[in-house]
Amino acid sequence: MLCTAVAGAFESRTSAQSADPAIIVLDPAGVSSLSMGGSAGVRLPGSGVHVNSSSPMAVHLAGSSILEAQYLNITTTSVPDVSHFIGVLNTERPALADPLLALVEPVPGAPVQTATVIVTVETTLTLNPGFYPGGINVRGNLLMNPGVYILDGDFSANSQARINGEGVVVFLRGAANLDFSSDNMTFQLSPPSAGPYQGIGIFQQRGNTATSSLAVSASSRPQGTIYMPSSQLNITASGTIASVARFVVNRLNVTGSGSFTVIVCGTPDFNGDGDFGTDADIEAFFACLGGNCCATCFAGGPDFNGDGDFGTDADIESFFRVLAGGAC
Ligand SMILES: [Ca+2]
Ligand SMILES: [Ca+2]
Repeated sequence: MLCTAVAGAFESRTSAQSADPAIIVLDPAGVSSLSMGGSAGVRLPGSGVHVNSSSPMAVHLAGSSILEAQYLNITTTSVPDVSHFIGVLNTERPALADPLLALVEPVPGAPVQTATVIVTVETTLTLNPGFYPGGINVRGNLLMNPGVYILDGDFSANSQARINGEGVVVFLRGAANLDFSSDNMTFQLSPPSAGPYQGIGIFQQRGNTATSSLAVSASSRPQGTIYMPSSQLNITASGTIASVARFVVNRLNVTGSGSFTVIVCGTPDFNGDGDFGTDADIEAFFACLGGNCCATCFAGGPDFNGDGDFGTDADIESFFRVLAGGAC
């Protein structure tokens, strides 16, 4: 009974959820702005996808790829490859404005190192945040201390790269891109949990149209918001991956054979009134567990941890962990 009530309440909130998709593809008019191929799967059990392009071919889902989401919003009337989509297709939706337009670009100070930082094979280098005009090339172990890294050169890695860090945001200026295309590499950077770049993982400068690539696997995961408003992001997925992430990109292409689940976790402001972690948030969360989710409540409803299961012990544990300032 509880499941039925919860599911009903959840479905009735689809229009509210449309305002907060986990994947936003900003390209205003391009063909194949959102494209998938191979046997890649992208799943968003707690959220949806919004594609702005006015092209009738804006969405191209080829091969045996599957896009599974609560909803797919498009500005046109149909998706040619709709058999590859599982979820609610919302047509003729207005284009979304870039939700991160107000995010201020970080300003570089004096360079930490002017030449490209090269992490050689089987060595370990620890970097501090700051300005790296020559970019960073990783073939060994890179540990990144918390903070903002500003790169004018590419952030690249090969199959032997191991990149780890917490509280890290990478800002790619000019024509710098992310060149992480080896599916054997390790890429584990979590975004800052506070400050102006809270939740931002990668920020590719507005106007920077360099295509970025990211191999997504069990050891290489995008975390936090990947914000590339002028760029195409090419994801190659292998294996089964789940990650708390959000994508605001100009164009997105996903290929490979993997199944990539994008998790949207709730915040301490469960009831969406702007106050974080109050008694009202706790009451709203438990009301939602009971099947009565408020209109302004977290879009994932009782699936607080965004794993596609609604109102389980894991959701309750995740809620209290996040309330205490912890991870999803
Ligand atoms: Ca609140
Ligand atoms: Ca859940």
